[in-house]
Amino acid sequence: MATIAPTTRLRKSPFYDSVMADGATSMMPYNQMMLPGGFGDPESEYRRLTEGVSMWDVACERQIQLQGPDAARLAQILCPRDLSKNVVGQGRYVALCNHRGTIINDPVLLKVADDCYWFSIADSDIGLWASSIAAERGLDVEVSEPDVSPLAVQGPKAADVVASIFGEWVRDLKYFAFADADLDGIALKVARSGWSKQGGFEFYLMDGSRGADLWNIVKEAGRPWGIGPGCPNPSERIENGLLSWGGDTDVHTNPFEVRLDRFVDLDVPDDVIGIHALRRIALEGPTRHQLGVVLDGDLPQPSHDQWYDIVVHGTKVGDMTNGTWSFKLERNIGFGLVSVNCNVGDHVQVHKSGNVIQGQLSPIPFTTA
Ligand code: THG
Repeated sequence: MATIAPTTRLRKSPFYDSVMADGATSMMPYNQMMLPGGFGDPESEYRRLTEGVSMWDVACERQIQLQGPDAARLAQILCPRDLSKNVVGQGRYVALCNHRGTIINDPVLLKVADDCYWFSIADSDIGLWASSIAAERGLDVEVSEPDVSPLAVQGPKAADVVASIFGEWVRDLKYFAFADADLDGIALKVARSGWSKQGGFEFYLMDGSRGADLWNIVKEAGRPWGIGPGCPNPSERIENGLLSWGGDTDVHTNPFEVRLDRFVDLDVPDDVIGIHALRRIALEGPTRHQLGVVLDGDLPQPSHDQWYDIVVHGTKVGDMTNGTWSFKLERNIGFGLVSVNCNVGDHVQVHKSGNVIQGQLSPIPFTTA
């Protein structure tokens, strides 16, 4: 089997040596970095996340920083969500769109200071986009990628672990709120956030040379609660309806198709990129929507690496964009991006490499009933 050639194109996270020592068994590229994809025991990793506490190297969620007098203006131009009431120390989930209203990234936006914003990005190059828009619009703002690397602590016991490290005040942080902290001289921000619905925190490490130190502090502090390594978990995130940009979206997907309506404000200023297209789409109504797919039978496993046709009466009605074994439902499940003529309860066939799997459309989040 070929290995990955030495390259600076695939950057190592500050936590890379730690996750390798802790048994990472796979890696995937994300923002030109390596994101751990598993530690060899999917079921234990799922249980740790949903019943205990799990720590993740998500340094690949890079920050794109807007700094300067026009930072707030540029942030608003890039976001079809009203940011006028945003306060320092509060994050927001936003759907960045292009001029056609297609989602090009779905970051968490952190207002770090009145003249400083971070887009904590999914897997596409928003630095290039933001700096080009800033130049074209003649804005006085510097766009950069600072040395900031998130480490996530997720699960029902996460608050106990994080409170034991930083103090009880962390329990009062609202969702997506964040605050500066110092840990044995390691500068970081503590945020209530993370890509799971189990509750949790993210530490934005602001000095890449201290990755192993931070990893070890969290690992030691979490020992009484049985903390262990993990990573963004396909079962948990699909069961609970979290979107994976680029996995569940394509070059035509708009926010209304994938349940992000509530993060779009149609009355933002006219200079916001994509707002004209989004107003038109909202008026006409989207042609696709995202529903769950519950599959019959255990095999063949749906896969994470390819979309599959969803067919009704011999006609393609959409795609299954991601699929996974659900430990909660004990069924294979996936996300369907299907025609708005399809509804919850409809029986469908998922076509995979010549196989036909029977399934039924369901609500998202999935319910066990
Ligand atoms: N943390 C940080 N950066 C990130 C992610 C993260 N960048 C990439 C990716 N993940 C961004 N995508 C999401 C998607 C959903 C959520 C967070 C990041 C999320 N959504 C909740 C929901 O949809 O129910 C809450 C949204 C809300 O109510 O505002 O949490 O994980 N740093």
